[in-house]
Amino acid sequence: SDGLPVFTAEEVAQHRTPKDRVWVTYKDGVYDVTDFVAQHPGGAAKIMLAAGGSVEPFWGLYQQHMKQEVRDILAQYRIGSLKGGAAAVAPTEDPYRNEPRRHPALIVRSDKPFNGETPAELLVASPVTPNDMFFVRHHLPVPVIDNDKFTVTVEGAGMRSLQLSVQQLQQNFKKAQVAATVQCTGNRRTEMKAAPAPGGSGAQIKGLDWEVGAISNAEWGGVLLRDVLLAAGLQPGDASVQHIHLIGLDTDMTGTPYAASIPIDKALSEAGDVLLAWEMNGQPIPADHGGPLRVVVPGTTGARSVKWIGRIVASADECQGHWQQKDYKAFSPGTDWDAIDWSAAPAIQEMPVVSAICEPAEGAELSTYDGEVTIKGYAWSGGGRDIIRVDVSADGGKTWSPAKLSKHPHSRPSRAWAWTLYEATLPLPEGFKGQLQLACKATDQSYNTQPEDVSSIWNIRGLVNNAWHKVNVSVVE
Ligand code: HEM
Ligand code: MTE
Ligand code: MO
Repeated sequence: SDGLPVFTAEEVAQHRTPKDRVWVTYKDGVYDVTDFVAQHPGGAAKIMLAAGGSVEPFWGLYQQHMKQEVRDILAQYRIGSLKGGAAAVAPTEDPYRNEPRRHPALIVRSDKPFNGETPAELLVASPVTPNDMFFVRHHLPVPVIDNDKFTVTVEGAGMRSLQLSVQQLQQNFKKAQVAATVQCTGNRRTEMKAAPAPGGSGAQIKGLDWEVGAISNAEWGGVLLRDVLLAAGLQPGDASVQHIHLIGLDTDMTGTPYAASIPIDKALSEAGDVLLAWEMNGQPIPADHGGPLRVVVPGTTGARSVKWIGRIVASADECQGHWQQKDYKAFSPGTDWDAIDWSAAPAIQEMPVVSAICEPAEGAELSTYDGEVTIKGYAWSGGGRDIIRVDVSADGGKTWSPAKLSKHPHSRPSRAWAWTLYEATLPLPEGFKGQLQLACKATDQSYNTQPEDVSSIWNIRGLVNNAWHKVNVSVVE
């Protein structure tokens, strides 16, 4: 900052549009971020909220900015220093003061908002993930909700608007129970991040460092969203309704809530099993998982299973919010941040077939005396497509053997919403010592299977990584 010009807060405030240049402050630095706005991973609209002022209150909300990588980006745009220094910026109340308590076994990937993954060995320890161990993915602070006063509003053009408490849902609708896996679109992003951008472009993946545990399985209890929409007067076949908006009660500092939408066909399908759920593994849904009421959209990426559901709106259009339009879309391996046309790709809904090895762990030591290795993991596919086979390899994918599958009793073809756990024991090569690469890949009922590595599916957001999962182990005496 030595020798850089000094600007007053008033001068900074005059730079709020690309025409006047977009300036922001952070601590005592002044930055011209005009050229970064279009590349911002959180969207141009969000970064523009800070135009002409400090980024700090926003980063207090989105604390994924509190890391060196973000400092380094900012440093490239420094143009001066703020008169009066950091003290010119007013302190704000911590929006995270009301967070629930969490089990220390969750592996924290970000504190505020909280993001924690389930340790891999716990994923395969039981067919359903205990509530306290279920992975947590928040974009915002957990909202403070008075469960006794809570209602969800259901509305749309030509429909009667309903406001329903959880008790009214329980009393007036038929209870439905669905075993369903929730998987984040960014599950296994670390493997994609570790691979260079294909073609050597140097493009960088941005997003949380999930390993294999941004996925969990639960038995959900609630009512079918379909039944509630019909009760509110939605007419099946009404061509003016194409999407159901699902709006959460968690909001950013401008009051904008987390929101998503799903296609009407999924919401109304009798075989779609979309739930308004209040129960998770027989317990009321905990605050971290969207209690008192959340949506569970089986077979669909986790982002659409909106927690703390406050409002449901039948609409002609898709949800226009950030997480439907400017995130959760995957582009060509050759597309860098500055070349994204968000409107060119559909929002991810159903997911592809995935699998992972949960045991043994990367770097594990096996003994030659055991003569064999037992591999355990999960497999799952989107759209209710059942897993018909998981193949495992102890030589990096040269030779394969089928694993033994264990399915949730509710699972059936085309409605296989819950994951399949698998186990296989493979012999170790006679007398072998040294490094081995274990690998797995799954096949779903449509005979979709997984790509060998991330290079063909690499994308700058690090989404939908369903490459073969590989784990390196060593065999010692
Ligand atoms: C994400 C940089 C300002 C909201 C990100 C990421 C970077 C970044 C590098 C990706 C982080 C990751 O997931 O690894 C910056 C820089 C800024 C800035 C350099 C300042 C000039 C803002 C402002 C807001 C904001 C002012 C909000 C009003 C977000 C959101 C995300 C994000 C919502 C996405 C988080 C998610 O994945 O859910 N930003 N940002 N950013 N940023 Fe910013
Ligand atoms: N709903 C709200 N209201 N706010 C959120 O941040 N995150 C979504 C989804 N629903 C989110 C939300 C994402 S991206 C995922 S992967 C799942 O919730 C995670 O659900 P879980 O935290 O119960 O595992
Ligand atoms: Mo997610």
